[in-house]
Amino acid sequence: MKTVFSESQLAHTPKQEISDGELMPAVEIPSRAEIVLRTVRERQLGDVVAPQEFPIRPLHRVHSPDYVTFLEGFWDKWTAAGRSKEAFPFVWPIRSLRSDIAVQQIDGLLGRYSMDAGTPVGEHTYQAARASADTALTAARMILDGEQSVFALCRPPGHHAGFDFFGGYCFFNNAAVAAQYLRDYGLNRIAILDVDYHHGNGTQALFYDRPDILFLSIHADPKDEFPYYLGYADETGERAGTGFTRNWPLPLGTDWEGYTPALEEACRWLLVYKPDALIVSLGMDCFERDPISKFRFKSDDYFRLGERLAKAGVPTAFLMEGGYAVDALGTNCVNVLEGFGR
Ligand code: OKP
Ligand code: ZN
Repeated sequence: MKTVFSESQLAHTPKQEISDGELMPAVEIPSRAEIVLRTVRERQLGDVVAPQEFPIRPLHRVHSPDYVTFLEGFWDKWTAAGRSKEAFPFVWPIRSLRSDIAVQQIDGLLGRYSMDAGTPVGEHTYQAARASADTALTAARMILDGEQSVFALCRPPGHHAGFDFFGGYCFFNNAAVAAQYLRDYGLNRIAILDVDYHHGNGTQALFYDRPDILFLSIHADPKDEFPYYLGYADETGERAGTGFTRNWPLPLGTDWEGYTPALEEACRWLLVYKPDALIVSLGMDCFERDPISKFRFKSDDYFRLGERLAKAGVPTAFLMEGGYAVDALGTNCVNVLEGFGR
């Protein structure tokens, strides 16, 4: 299996995040990508190729142009306002506040275009997020060109990012951008299986009313876990998309045995839907030693996950999402890809 990777993704270097009432060291850090890349090479998974640079168009197929422009111009505005460190939003246009105001002030804009205060924006965030989306798009291109499987080593991750907001360490929704690209360049039915520990709220919302992109997600129950406001079992799609979203929220403490029934059900939906391509939002944060998560996967379980997904027999692009136990991240990730074995 080939890997797509861009060094530009390492330029996004969050330092701290607001968590549990404290400023804590950031966990979505460049060394995550570095250890995965090193493990891909050590275990000789296959060639590592650089992504193509794509124009802005495929991003605009999923994200609002004003949001993309905001991220692109953010650092200049931020520093012009006399700020020098990484940025955090702290005020949002919720409910009784007005969301029809064309805010101009930089703190207003940060809230307008975000969902949480846990996602620092820095000088090179836009460039890294573009490179991450290019990595996913290149993987999609390779599937169109006939690859049976490909690994997009994306960072920052994407599945929490929505039409016009960042959050949950995500800026552009790599899986959504790749799925829409596959649709635009000839495939009719795309399935996205999100196995990150956290619900992929951005991806779900982007395709909630569409039957051409099936969204399946297995994750920690949002009643106990981020993102809290989406990812419940009764969310199954709307209008033409009714029945084309499925969620399996699982209790904290879930291990491989507890996870398997949900995975089997998700694979059954794949069998019924018969997608032309599968995108796996591949988070490794179900791991027992993940510092921010509470599932109990062991490293060997990741082989089984890969083996099970291979049985679906669909051309598959793996896109990296979360996973914060950095020392084990390479092992766990390459275990999936080796388990998949094509
Ligand atoms: C991103 B991805 C913990 C704060 C958690 C957000 C988690 C985002 C996860 N105290 N902040 O889905 O792995
Ligand atoms: Zn996650």
